[in-house]
Order: sequence, then C-alpha cells, then structure tokens
Amino acid sequence: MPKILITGSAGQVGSALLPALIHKYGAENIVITIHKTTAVASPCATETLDITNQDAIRAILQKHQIDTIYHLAGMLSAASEKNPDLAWEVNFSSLKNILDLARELKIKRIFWPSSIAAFGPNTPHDHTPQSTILEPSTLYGVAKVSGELLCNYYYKKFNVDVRSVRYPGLISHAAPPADGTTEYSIAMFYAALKKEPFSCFLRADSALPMLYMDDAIKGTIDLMEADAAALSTHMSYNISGFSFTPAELVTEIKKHIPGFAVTYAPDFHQAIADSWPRSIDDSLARHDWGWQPHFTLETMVADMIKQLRVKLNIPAE
Ligand code: VAH
Repeated sequence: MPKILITGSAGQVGSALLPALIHKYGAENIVITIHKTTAVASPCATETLDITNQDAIRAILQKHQIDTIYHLAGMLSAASEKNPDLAWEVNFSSLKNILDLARELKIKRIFWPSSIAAFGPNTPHDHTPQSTILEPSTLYGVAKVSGELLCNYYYKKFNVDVRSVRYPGLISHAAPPADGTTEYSIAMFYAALKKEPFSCFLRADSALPMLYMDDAIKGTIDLMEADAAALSTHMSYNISGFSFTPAELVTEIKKHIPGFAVTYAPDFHQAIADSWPRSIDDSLARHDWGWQPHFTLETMVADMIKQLRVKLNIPAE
C-alpha cells in the first residue's frame, strides 16, 4: 500500500482528490499538509507546512515514511499575476524542493499539476496539440512551462518518476472558486442558486477548455497508476472534457434556474483567457494511459446544481 503525501490538500483539486484517495487507500496511508492559515478536520495525519521550506518538507517525508507525493500546493492565474514573486516561489521553487527531495529520499512517484496556461497567445488555439509552442504570457504559465521542463529533466537525468497533466479549467462543488480565471464558471453556479445577479469578468464568447472535477480526479489517479513504460512524455499530458463560452454555460444553467441574470464586464482576466486555447487535443493521454472523460456540459451542470443544492441547503423549488 502506498504512503501518500498531499500538499495543498485544502485547495480546489486537493479537496476532491483527498476523499477519492482515502476511499482507495485508507486514511491511515495518507498525510495531508495545509497552510498555517487553513483549518481542516481530517481523518488523515495533518501537518502545517510552508511549502517553500525544503527542510520542513524533508522532515514530514521522513517522519511519515512517504513514498508517493501529490504536490498540489500552488497559486492560480489571477492570484499569480497579482503577486508574481510569491507565485514563483510557491508554484516553481516548491516543485524543485519536492523533486530534489524525491531524488534524495527515493520517492517512488510524484504527481504535479500543469495547466493549459502553459500555452500562450501564439499557440494554436483550436484543438491545441500535445507538442506545440509553449510561450505563455502569464507568470502562472511561465511557472507551469518551467515546471514541466524541470519534471522532464529530473525524469531523464535522475530517473525521478514525476507525472503531470495540463488541467484545463476545473469545475468542482468540493471547494469555493479560487482566484483564477476559469473559476468564473464555478462562481456562476453559486450566484444562480442564491438568485443573485452575476457579473462575468470575461466576454460572453470567450471559449475555454474545461473539465468536471470527477473526471479530473479519476484521470489523475489513473495516470499515477499507469505502467511507467506506457508513458511517452514526462512533460505534461493534455487533457480536457469539453469547451464552452460563458454564454453557453448561462444557457445551460438557465435550463435549471430560468431567472438567472448575467451581465458581462471584461477585466484583466480577459487578456489571460485570450492567451489560452479554446479547445485541446488530448489524444496522447487517451493513447498512452486510457484517459477518457465522461461528463458533458449538460451532465456537469446538472450534477453541479444537484450537489450545490445540498451543500448550500437550497432545495429545488
Ligand atoms: C486558472 N483554473 O484559471 C485555473 C487554471 C487553466 C486555468 O489553471 O488559473
């Protein structure tokens, strides 16, 4: 049985990955780290951690005899643009800390999330290929491309088994929307259910690749369990579920909540979104390790509303 460390366990991916890993491996085999400002009640051993402190990470890895790491601690695109120096430390330097410790302590396997933010304005925007131009125009994207290159180097030079996917916009009911760009989509559901008017910070026609968190978590665990020989890249795999525009999401939400009212007021997020793909070619992930999303825009909206009605205690009328 693996002994797993999850950094950033209270974040958008961590909040959904943790219950899935507990179900699969048992809470006794999982250790979570949280930032000092976070409060969680978990059945897993919990450690407070400054992810930029390599000695503190080493102590946790040795104390719990960790052999598998899901390194999820990080800042999203908008937060990173607001504080690029901190974002570099949290998003890139912490990854190098983890990879150096994986080499030192012979950690068996590491997962690290890249993002479609690794692509930039001169990357083909439609059906973006696995191997293409990686010239992002955000600090967040620069840290993701740098991280991918570092992962590839540590795999080839030191045989560190680090695996990664380029998450598109992730839609989840497990955690409130964080300070990103695609997170407008999550915030829409909260406003619609609370019957509040919503101002979208993107244009109505800004298509972005998205994925429902249930599919993202299954894909992440599938990649970590894949036969190493089947993996043809140690940069990061393109994955995606579907693409939609804010207007298309509103139309789908209004099938469930007809009175939902949205206005559009593009701000600095628009330039970030415009630099990203409109859709993704994830055929290599499908070929190498059987990536296969199941949710569609329609089934995602239905499940998000169903789950959030329970979470927010807002019964159907
Ligand atoms: C963000 N949701 O908007 C994240 C993600 C591809 C977008 O990385 O910052």
